[in-house]
Amino acid sequence: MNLEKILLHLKLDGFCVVEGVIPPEDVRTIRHEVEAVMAAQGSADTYEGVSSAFEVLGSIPTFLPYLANEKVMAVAREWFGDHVRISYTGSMITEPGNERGRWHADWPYNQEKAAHVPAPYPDYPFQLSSIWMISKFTDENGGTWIVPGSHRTSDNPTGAIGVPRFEPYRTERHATGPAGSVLLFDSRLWHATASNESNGRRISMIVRYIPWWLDIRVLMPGNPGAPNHGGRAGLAGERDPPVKPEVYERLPETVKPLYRHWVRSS
Ligand SMILES: O=C(O)CCC(=O)C(=O)O
Repeated sequence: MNLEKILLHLKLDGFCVVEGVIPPEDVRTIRHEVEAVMAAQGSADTYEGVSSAFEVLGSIPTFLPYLANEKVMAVAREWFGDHVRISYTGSMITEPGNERGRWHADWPYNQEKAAHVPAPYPDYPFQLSSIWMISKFTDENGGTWIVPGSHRTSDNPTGAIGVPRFEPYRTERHATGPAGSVLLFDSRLWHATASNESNGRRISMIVRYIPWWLDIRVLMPGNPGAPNHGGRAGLAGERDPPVKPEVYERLPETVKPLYRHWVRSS
């Protein structure tokens, strides 16, 4: 799919699945790397049967070059200009029979996060979300629930719009694709973790891209300037810790500029 078509789908529908971004031999290796790091890190559970890991960059060497994949970067540059950063990196596994997640939009539109753009927010995509399919995503194994076109609304179910968080929404559909695809979406798009009704794990990498001027220090765990530091606001923050200098040094040269702002200082 060419850039023009991807941009059109993102504008009209709020999402686009680009297939064939990671070749099968790399998908297999990345799958092993992700399963190994998640087993080692113990993974924080968000919902029953769903696990995530955040400090993964040092353990997924085969995935690293894809972080600066030309097609994805072309979209990010088209939206944000030349200077793009990554605001979040995590891996995720949903086990067969996992619990369905809540409808939400990603930061900074998620009204549950301490640092967020208050609704009604302006019609501008502050962030490009991506979910990399390290196993295939199908209706059966719980390809991400999305509501096409919902990015055009100036609020989302984390706010006071009155959409029940755990209930099916009338126009919901699964985002599906073969392993090696990437689901790109406007971070305003309403989405939710689906339940996996298959007998295999659904494995993904989640990466989000922002313009250089968006202040994500508010998301840095332990930052005394963050609005929810010490749990004051009683609202969730993010859990993606800064990158260790030795991990940063081993990143591909194409990827380093995307993380330069997120390197641990001591
Ligand atoms: O599990 C999924 O497919 C969606 C993950 C999600 O909700 C997110 O990345 O914000």
